[in-house]
Amino acid sequence: MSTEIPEIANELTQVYPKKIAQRRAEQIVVNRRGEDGSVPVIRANVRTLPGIITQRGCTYAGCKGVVIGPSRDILSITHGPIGCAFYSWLTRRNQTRPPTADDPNFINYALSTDMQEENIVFGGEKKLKAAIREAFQLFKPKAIAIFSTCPVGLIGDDVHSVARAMKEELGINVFGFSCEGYRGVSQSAGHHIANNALFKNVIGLDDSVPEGKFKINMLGEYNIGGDAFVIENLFERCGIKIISTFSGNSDYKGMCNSHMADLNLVMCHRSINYVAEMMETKFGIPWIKVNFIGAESTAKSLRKVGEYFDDQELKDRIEQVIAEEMVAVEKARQDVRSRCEGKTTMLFVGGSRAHHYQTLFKEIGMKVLAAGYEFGHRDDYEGRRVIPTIKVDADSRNIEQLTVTPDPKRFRPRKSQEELAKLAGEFEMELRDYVGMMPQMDEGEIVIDDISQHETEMLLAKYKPDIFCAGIKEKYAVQKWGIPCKQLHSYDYGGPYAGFVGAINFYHEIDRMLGIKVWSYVCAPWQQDSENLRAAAAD
Ligand code: CFM
Repeated sequence: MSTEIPEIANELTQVYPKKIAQRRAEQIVVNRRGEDGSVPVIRANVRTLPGIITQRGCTYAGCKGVVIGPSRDILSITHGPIGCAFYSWLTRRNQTRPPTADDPNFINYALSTDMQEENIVFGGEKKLKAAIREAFQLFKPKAIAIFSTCPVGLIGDDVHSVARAMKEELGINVFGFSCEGYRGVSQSAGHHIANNALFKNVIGLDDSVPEGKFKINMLGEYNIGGDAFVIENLFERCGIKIISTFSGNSDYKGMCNSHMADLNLVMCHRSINYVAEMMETKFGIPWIKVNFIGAESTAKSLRKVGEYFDDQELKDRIEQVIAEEMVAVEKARQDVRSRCEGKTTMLFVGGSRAHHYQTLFKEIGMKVLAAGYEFGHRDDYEGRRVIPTIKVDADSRNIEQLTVTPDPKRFRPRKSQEELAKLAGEFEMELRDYVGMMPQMDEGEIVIDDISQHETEMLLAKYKPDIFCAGIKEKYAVQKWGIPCKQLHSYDYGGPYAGFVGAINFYHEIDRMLGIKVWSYVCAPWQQDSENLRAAAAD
C-alpha cells in the first residue's frame, strides 16, 4: 500500500489551485500491489470539490430514479418542483413486463406535486395529500411511495406523517423517503435511504411460502436495456425461482415476499448491499456477490448458485445451460477478438459497471487503461475488508443506519456456519463479501474516483484510448476528441448486455464502434484554419 502521489495524479491536477489539487490527488491512484498483495487506498464517497465538473447525480436520483423507480406497481410520487420528476422520468431505459395486460404498470408515468412558490412559503403537505388521493383514484395502486426533493427538506414538510395519514385513510401501503437531493454527497446516499425504507415498509409483509425448490432474490439488477429478462431466462432454464428482483422487472408482491427466499444474489453491490446485510441479520438469508456481465462471469455466477444449493441435478442443469450458451459465445468472441485484441478502453461509470464491464472487454482481448466510479465507496474499489477502516464522516452519519436484530419468529439460518465456511473456502464464494474493483484490475492501471471533465480530457489527450465508456453527460465531449463513447448507463439504446446473449451483443457493439472511424473525421471549428474561421465569421 503506497501513499506516494503517482505522477499521473500530479499531471491531471496541475491546473487546479494547490489545495484542490492535493485533495483531488487522493482520489487518483495507480493500481500497484503492496508486498502483502494489498491495493492502494483511494479517497472516495466524499464531497465533490467546488469548481470541479462532476458526473455525479443527487440523492433523490439514487433513491427514486435508481432503486425504487424500476418497480412497476409501486406508484411513485415526487414531492417537489416539476423539474425533478421530469428529469427522473424513465430516462434510464428500465424495462418491465407485467405478467398480463391487466396487471398494473406505472413505469411510464411521472407523477409530481408540482410545488409552486406558494407551497414553498406556506408548506406543501396539503398539496401532497391531495396528489396522493388523486393518484389513488386514478390508478388504485397497492403501494404509493413519496419522494422528497430539496425544497421539501428545506421547508420542513413531513412526508412521513403524510404517508401515515394517507395509509390510514386509503387502506394501502404508503411510505415516504427523505431523499432530498442534498442529503448526501451523491446518489449513493439515495440508495441507502431507499434500502432502509424498503426494509422498514415492504420486505417481510407477506409470509406465504412460495413454490420452488431453489428460491433466490436478485438484488441490485435494474433491468436496463432488458438485462433482467436475460438473467430471468437463465434461471428459469436452470430451475431456479426468483422470488423478487430489486428492482428491475419487479412487482410489489414479490418484494413483500422476498424474505422467504433462501439466497440473495447481489449484482450491484453499491446500491443494495444494505438490504442484503439487513435480510441476512433479520431473516438468516446469506448473500453472495455475482456478476452477470461477461460470459465467463455469468457462468461463474450460475455455478456459485449450484454450489450453494449443493444439488447434483441443479448443478447438471446449470452446466447444460452454460454449455449450450457457450457455443455461440465462443464463435462470436473468436470473430470479434481477431479485430479488437490489444485495443484499449477506459470506463468511468456509476458504482458498479466500471468494474463489471471490464470482464467483457477482457473477453475480447482489450486492455483497460483506466477506470473509476462516480460515487463508489472505498469498499467498491478496495473490497469490503476495508469497511472497518473507513472513517465515517458527517455526510455519511447524516444517513440513518438501521439497527437490525434477528426476527424472533422468522429468523431461519439457511446454512450452518460450517457449510458457509466450506463454501467460502472450497469454492472461493464471495459470501457476504465483495472483493472490489482494484484487486481484479491489472498492475499499473489507473483508478480515479469522481473524475472531472478536465481530468477526462487530459486522459483522452495523453492515452488516446480506442473507446471510452461513460454516460450521456460525457458522451459528446469525448466524441469530439475523435474517440467513440459507449454509454454504460442507458446502453445507447442497445443491449441487453447481461448473460451470454448480452455478451454477444456487447462484443458486436464494441466491434462496430471500433470499426467505424466516423468520430476521428470530426473537425471542431477551433481545429480549422483560423484564417478561414475569421473569414466565415466576417461573412
Ligand atoms: Fe448500481 Fe445501477 Fe451502477 Fe447505480 Fe446508476 Fe445505473 Fe450506474 Mo447509471 S444502481 S451503481 S446509481 S449498477 S443509474 S443501473 S448505470 S450510475 S453503474
